[in-house]
Amino acid sequence: MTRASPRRLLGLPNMKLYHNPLSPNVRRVRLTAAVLGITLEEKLLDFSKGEHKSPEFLALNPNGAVPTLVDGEFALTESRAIMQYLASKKPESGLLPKDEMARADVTRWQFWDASHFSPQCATLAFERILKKMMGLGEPNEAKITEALANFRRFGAVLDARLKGKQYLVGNALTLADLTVASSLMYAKQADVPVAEFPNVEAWLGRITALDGWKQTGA
Ligand SMILES: N[C@@H](CCC(=O)N[C@@H](CS)C(=O)NCC(=O)O)C(=O)O
Repeated sequence: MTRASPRRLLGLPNMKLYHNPLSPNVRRVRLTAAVLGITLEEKLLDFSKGEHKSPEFLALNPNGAVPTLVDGEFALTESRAIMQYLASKKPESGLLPKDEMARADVTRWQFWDASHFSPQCATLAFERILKKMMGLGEPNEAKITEALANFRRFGAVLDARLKGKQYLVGNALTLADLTVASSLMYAKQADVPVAEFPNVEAWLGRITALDGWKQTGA
């Protein structure tokens, strides 16, 4: 027998998540929901059939991309915004701290990830793993070289931040950790040089040991 989620017990429908399990942007949202203990009704979109470009889906997300969360009449896109929305449903979790400075610090790392870190990880995953998987041709070595240089630049920033720390912000797990770690979803398979940054490697080991991480693998 499947257990009804707390929202269902209150007569509220579960929030819906349009997703594709191969996406690191989806991973960070599913990981957040798992850590928070929030049940999402998952709607898988088959990219090979173009389901993410259907008129019905484009009405929810004109970018034609996953993840997209639907809560009643409200459709929300952008993985890191969705994470904040989910965490705000359970403020007691501390994933999005109440303290203004700590909360801004979490948001800072989410923006840092979106602007600087995840694009390098995404390029390495695409060129080395996903391109082949999708039959899209040979890896582009120039793009790989550039992404590796940038990964090392920003990896050093992350490593310095984590020196003597268990987590990115304060002394506890927050959305900052779940955001940045999810960008490293394909680090092993794509041979991303995480091992060059010992503080990052140790921290990533802590995040990937979470039950929520194990439950949300592709
Ligand atoms: N900034 C967005 C990026 C979303 C995104 O690009 N998702 C990819 C999967 S990782 C996608 O659906 N791509 C399909 C497309 O753009 O056509 C987020 O963080 O949610």
